[in-house]
Amino acid sequence: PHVTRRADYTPPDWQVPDIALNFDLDPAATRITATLHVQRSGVHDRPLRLDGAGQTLLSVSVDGTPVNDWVIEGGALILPLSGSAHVIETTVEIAPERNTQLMGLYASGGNLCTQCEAEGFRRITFFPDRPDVLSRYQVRMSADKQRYPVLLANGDPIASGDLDDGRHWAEWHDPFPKPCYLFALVAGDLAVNRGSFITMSGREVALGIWVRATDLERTHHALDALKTAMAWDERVYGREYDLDVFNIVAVDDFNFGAMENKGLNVFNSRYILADPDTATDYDYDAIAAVVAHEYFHNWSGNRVTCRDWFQLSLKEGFTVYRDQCFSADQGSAAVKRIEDVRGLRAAQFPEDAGPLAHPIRPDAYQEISNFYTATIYNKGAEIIRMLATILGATAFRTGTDLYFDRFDGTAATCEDFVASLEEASGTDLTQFRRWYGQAGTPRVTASLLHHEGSGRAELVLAQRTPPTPGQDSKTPVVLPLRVKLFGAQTAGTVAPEHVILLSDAEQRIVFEGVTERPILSINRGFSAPAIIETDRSAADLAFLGAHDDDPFARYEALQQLMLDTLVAAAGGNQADHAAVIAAVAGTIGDAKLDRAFAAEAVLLPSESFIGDQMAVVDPEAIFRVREALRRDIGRALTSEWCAAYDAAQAIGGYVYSPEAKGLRRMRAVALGYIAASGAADSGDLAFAQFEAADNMTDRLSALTTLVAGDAAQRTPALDIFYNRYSDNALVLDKWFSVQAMAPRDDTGDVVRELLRHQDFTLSNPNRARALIGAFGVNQRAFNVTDGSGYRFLADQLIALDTLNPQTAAKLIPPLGRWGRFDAARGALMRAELERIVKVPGLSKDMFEQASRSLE
Ligand code: B3K
Ligand code: ZN
Repeated sequence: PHVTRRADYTPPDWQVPDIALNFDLDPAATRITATLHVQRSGVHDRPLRLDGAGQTLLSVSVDGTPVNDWVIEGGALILPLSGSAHVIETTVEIAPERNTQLMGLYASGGNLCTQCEAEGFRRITFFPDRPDVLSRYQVRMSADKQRYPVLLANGDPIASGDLDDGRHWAEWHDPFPKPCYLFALVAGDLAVNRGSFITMSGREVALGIWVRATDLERTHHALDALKTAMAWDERVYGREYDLDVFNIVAVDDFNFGAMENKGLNVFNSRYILADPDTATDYDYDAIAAVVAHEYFHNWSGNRVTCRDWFQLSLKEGFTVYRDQCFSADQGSAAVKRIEDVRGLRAAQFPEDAGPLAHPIRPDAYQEISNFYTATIYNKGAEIIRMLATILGATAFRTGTDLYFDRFDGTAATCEDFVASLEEASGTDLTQFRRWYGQAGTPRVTASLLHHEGSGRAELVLAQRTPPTPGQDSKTPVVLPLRVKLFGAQTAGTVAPEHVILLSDAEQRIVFEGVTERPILSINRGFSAPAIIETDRSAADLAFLGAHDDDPFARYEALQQLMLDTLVAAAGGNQADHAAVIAAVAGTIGDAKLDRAFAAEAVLLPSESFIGDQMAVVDPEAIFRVREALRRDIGRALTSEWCAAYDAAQAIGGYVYSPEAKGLRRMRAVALGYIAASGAADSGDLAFAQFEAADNMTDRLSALTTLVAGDAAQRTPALDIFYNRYSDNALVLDKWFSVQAMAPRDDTGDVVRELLRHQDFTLSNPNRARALIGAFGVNQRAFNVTDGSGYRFLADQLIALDTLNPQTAAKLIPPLGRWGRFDAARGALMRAELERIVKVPGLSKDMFEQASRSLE
C-alpha cells in the first residue's frame, strides 16, 4: 500500500489562482467542465499533475486547443506544459446517484450535494487535490428546475435564470481563495429558515438554514446557535464573518457530523434538526456545539487553512477547543468539562493506548480519512487548552491574533501556530512542542508527604509515557497541573491554587507552613490530558468529593472513589460500598449544588472506563460489580432518589434552559437508580414517565430504563416509540441504538434480529452507526466469550466496506482492543481482523485500519 509521509512534503509545482466550474447536473450523468488558470511555481520542467478518481474524462484542452498528449496515472491526469501560465479545460462525467461512498458529488434524499474534505474533490473533477493550492472559484450550475429548484454554492449568488426544457441555472462566486476541500454545491428541493446577523463592523449577513419543507420548524435552535456563535467569535477572538451570505444545508446521508465549506456548510441533519418532541437536551447541546464548530472554522480552517493533511489538528484541535469554550459559556461550564473529559477518556485514551495510537501531528498515513480521530480532534483541543493555561488568557489572545493576521489567506502548519503564540507571549515553547510529535497518554504519579513538626509538605511528581507503536522511548512533556491543598481538619485552604509546570521526569514541590494534614487536589479542571495516580485514601477522596471548590476536581474525586471500589471488586476483592453510598448521598443532598452537576457526579464510571483501569479487562465481572454497586446505591438511598425524582417534576412544562436541563438530567439519573434498586413499581414509574413526557429527553430516558430491565412494559414501550416516530429517521436511530446499547443478556440476539428490520440499512451512515457502532461499544454484549459479537461486527464492516469505506473503517477500533482482553477473546478478535484484511478488493481505508490494528 502507498504511504504518504510528512517528511516528504514539497510545495506544489503548479498553482491554480482561478477556476471556473460548470455543472450540468443530473443524478445519473452530471457533466462538469473545469477551466483552470494554472501557473508554474518556481523553476522546474515537471508536468501538471491533476488528481482524479472515478470520473469519465471526455476532453482536455490547453489554451483553447484540444490536446491528447496527456496520460492517466493512478487516476491522476498528467499533462506536459511548456509555458509558465496556461488555461486548462477538462470535461468529465460522473454519476452522483451511484456514489455510495458519499465523497464528491452524491445524492441524498432526492437532492444533490458535495463532500470534498479530505480528498473528495478529485472525484468531481481533475485538480491538484491538496490543501495548499488556493483558488478563487466561479461556479455555474444548471439543473431540472422542478426537481432542483434551489441551487447553492460557496460565496455570493451572482446571477440566475431559466433555460429551455424545464431547466434553470445559477452562478455563484467566492471572492476568498480556498483549497478545493472547501468547495461545495447543493441542488435540491429545499425550504429555508432565514435570519440575519449584523457584524461588529455593522455589515449585515443573510443567514439561511436549508432543509426539506417538513423539517422547517425544527431549524430554529440551529439558527439561534449560529447567531450566538457569530457574536461569540467576535467577542472572544475578535473574528468577524466575511461574506454577505452564510448558508447551512442539512442532509440525511453524511459520513460524519458536518462540513465547514466556505459560506455553505453542509450538515448531517442530526446536527441541525431539533424540536422538544424529537430531540434530547443532549441533541440540543450537540447541535449548538457543531453549528458553532463549523462556523468557527471560517477563521480557524478557512481563512487560515492547513499546508498538508498532517497539519489537520491545526484547524481541528484549535476549533474543538473554541467550540468547547463556546459551549461552556452557554450553560454549566463544569458539566461541559465533565462531558468533554468523559469523551476524551472514552475515545481518545483507548486510541492512545492501542494499536492505532498516533501523535496529534502524525508522520504517515495510507488513507487520510482514517486520521479524523479523537486524537487529532480531542487531544488536539487539550493541547491548545494547555497552551491557553500556560500563557494565560491575555497572552493567548495576543498569540491567536498574531497567528490569524500573519497567516490569513495562507496554508499554515502547526509550527506556525506555536511560533505565533511563542512570539506574542515571549514564552519558550521548545519542550511543549513534543506534544505534537509524541503519542500516548502520560501517566503522572503524585504523592504528598507531610512533616507535621516542621510544617513542611512535599509533593513528589513523576511522569512517564508508555511506549506506542513505532515510538518505543518517550521523553517528558510539559504538563500544566492546577494544584491546591486543603486542610483535613478545617477544610480550609492550606495552599491556594496554582499551576505547577511538570516538565521533568520527576519533580518535587515544597510547601511551607502546613500545620494541618493537607489533602491534595490535583489536575483541577483537568488542566493536563494525563492519567493521574495518587495514593489518596478513600476518606480523602470522600473529603474532596464533598468540599473541593473546583467542580471538576470534586467530580473527579467521586469518580476515583467509585473506580477504586469497582476495580477492587472486579479483581475479586471484597468491596465495601458504604463510602460510595455516603458520598452519593452527600452529593444529591447538597442543595447548593447545581442539579446538572450533581446528576453527573453521582453516575458510576462506564464499564469501558473501569476496564481501562484493569490489566486484563473482564467484562462480565465489571458488569456484575457495577450492577451490584448500582443496586446498593439505589436501595440504600431509596427515599433520596424518590425525593430527587419528585423535585425534578417541578419544572412544569418543557423549557430549554440550563436549570430545566439539570432537573431533567437528575430525574433520569434518579429513575435509573430506582430501577437498579429492583423496586417493584419502577416499571410503572418509568412507563408513566414515558407516556406523560412532553419532550424526548424524558421519553428516551424512560425508554432506556425500561429497555435495560425486564418489566412488562418493555416491549410495549418499544412498540409505541417505534410507531410514534416511524417517519422520523433521527428518532428511529435512537430506537435502534437504545436496543444495541442495552445491558442485557440477549442484546447480541436482538441486534442480529434488528439487522433484518425493514428500517435497517447499511447505506445510511447514521443508521449503520446507530446499530453496529453502538453495539461495538457495548462492552459486555460485544465481548461475549463465544466471539459472536466480533464475528457480527466483522461481517457488517466487510459488507459496509463495499458501499462506504470511510464509515466502515471508523468502526474498526473495538476489534483492535484484543491486547486488553484474555488470550481467548484476544485470539477471536485477531481472527476477525485477519479475516477482514484478506477480503479481496478491500478498500485502503479498511486495509489500513484493520492491518494496523493487528500490530
Ligand atoms: N472538517 C470536517 C471533517 C471532515 C472529515 C473528512 N473525513 C468537519 C469538521 O471537523 O468540522
Ligand atoms: Zn472541524
